[in-house]
Amino acid sequence: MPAVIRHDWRREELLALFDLPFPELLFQAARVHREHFDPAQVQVSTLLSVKTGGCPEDCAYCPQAQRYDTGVNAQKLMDTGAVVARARAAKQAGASRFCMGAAWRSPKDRDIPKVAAMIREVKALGLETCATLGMLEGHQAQALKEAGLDYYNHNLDTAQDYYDSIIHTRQYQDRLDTLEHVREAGLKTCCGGIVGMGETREHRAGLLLALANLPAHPDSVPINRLVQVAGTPLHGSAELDPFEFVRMIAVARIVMPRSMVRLSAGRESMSDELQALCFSAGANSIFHGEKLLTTGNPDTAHDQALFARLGIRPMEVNVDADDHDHPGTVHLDIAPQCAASA
Ligand code: SAM
Ligand code: DTB
Ligand code: SF4
Repeated sequence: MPAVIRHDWRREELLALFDLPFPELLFQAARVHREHFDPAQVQVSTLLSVKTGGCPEDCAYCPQAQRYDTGVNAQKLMDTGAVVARARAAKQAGASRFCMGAAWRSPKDRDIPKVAAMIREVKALGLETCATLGMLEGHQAQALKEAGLDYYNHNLDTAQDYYDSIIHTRQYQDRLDTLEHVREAGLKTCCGGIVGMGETREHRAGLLLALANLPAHPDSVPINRLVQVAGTPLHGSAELDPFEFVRMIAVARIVMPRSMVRLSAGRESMSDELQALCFSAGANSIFHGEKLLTTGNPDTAHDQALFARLGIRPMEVNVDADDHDHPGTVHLDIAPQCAASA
């Protein structure tokens, strides 16, 4: 019988899952994964930084915070035409969702029509749209929804009781408020966090507990492994044990059975074997394309070969498209047929 969707998880239950012998945890996660998804399908998103750097916030992991000297060149909001050209290329390379990120604490009302134009045009290509722009007011979320936005990404980032070690310029409650505005506007939520920031297993369980006990499970749950960037306060943090990372994916899969669990930032420094373990533990979404926002991601050919070696197919989505040259069902270059030649 399929697992019940619960919003009343208890901390001890999550810690008990984390404490399971590794093979048993993987088995339980893999079983839940199969109740809701084809484990051979992985959803593919591409990210674009539409406004880079110069951010007033102090997130200790982030290369885009103005206060840290990280060598990121601040760039103003891109033109819509340039964004659409990148979205078209992402679709051709196999993405089904295009995520636009801006290094803002929150958008100004005057920014919303510009972002809305990007969303409208990207959507017309037959791609799912996602945006991550910082904190949102209710009316802003509504305007983005009306422009055709499908998903809004806003992460809790870490457990509430570790949050003060990472961010001081906005509160945990601010994040929960934004998520509420996003849900109320009828947008799908993309919400997860980062591991490898010096937190304990209890903190990792605390993050998953907060996510799983939201009024609705996030539709997508990005699990980022910290990308250490010189100049940020977290540069030089101790590396997280890779098996602990896989445990994080597995517990996320078990407690949020219907969500897409995204193996998000940090793949560039992961072995193929570690990524395969993550897919086996229930991860079923990735960012594809050689850049995340400002840092690197595995190159496209490498990902294509990895999918082929693992017999994984990109998940297809049906989106209403006005672009008749590139119809709504996304047929992807990354196909398992090339397995034989990989
Ligand atoms: N400024 C907006 C915000 O903070 O909501 C949107 C962009 S922000 C870069 C989106 C997310 O990227 C953050 O919440 C964080 O989880 C993730 N992120 C940023 N820097 C990262 C890093 N160095 N390693 C892993 N994840 C990172
Ligand atoms: C998310 O959780 N991870 C993505 C996306 N949402 C916007 C961002 C990762 C950023 C990694 C650091 C960088 O490239 O600047
Ligand atoms: Fe700014 Fe977002 Fe980076 Fe925080 S994570 S510094 S809000 S761009």
